Amino acid sequence: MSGPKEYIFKVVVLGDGAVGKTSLVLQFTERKFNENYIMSIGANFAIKMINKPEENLAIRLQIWDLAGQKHFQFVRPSFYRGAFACIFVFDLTRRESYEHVKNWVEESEQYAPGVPRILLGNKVDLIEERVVSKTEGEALAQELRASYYETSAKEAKNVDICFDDLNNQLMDIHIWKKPYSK
Ligand code: G3D
Ligand code: MG
Repeated sequence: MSGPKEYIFKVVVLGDGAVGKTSLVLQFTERKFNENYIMSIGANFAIKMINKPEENLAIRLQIWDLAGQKHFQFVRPSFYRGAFACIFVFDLTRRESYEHVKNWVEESEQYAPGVPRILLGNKVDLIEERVVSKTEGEALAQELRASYYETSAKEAKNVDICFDDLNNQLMDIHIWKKPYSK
């Protein structure tokens, strides 16, 4: 009996500063929120193993999240290199971060064109402070041909689901070789 076949998928997480990129990655990979995590200096890097024993597969999701600061511009090419997918994050309580998603998409197209996309409206737990509607989130996602989820890194809401969706898309394309039509 041979062991499971292993795959590595690099995923990059993009969006304005403080939208919750690092918190989402930390919640997904470590099941933690706000535990003395070091602020992003250039880029963070986390790994999540996803085992699919029924398919004899082991997938290593390698998740990178970038610090938004302009002075880290020089790390961009190496940050994006070899990315299999992009996750775009905005903060449902800050309209500006929603409007800036298009800039992140534009940048990602330059370095990692034509890869699957997921759009996340984060901080859905802050109900009172919310300024971007679900309809607006869905409209943007449709325009970007991305899946859309409203997440809370704080309350671990929809965090696993969106990464699972992404992983399934990547398996379809790279393992089962289904054509990517988006
Ligand atoms: P970034 O990596 O995109 O820059 P961070 O963002 O993950 O550092 O998060 C920025 C701030 O938003 C942090 O607060 C973090 O705790 C908070 N945050 C992240 N996700 C959520 C969420 O889903 N809900 C709520 N309520 N807050 C969230 P601080 O105060 O540490 O700056
Ligand atoms: Mg961060």
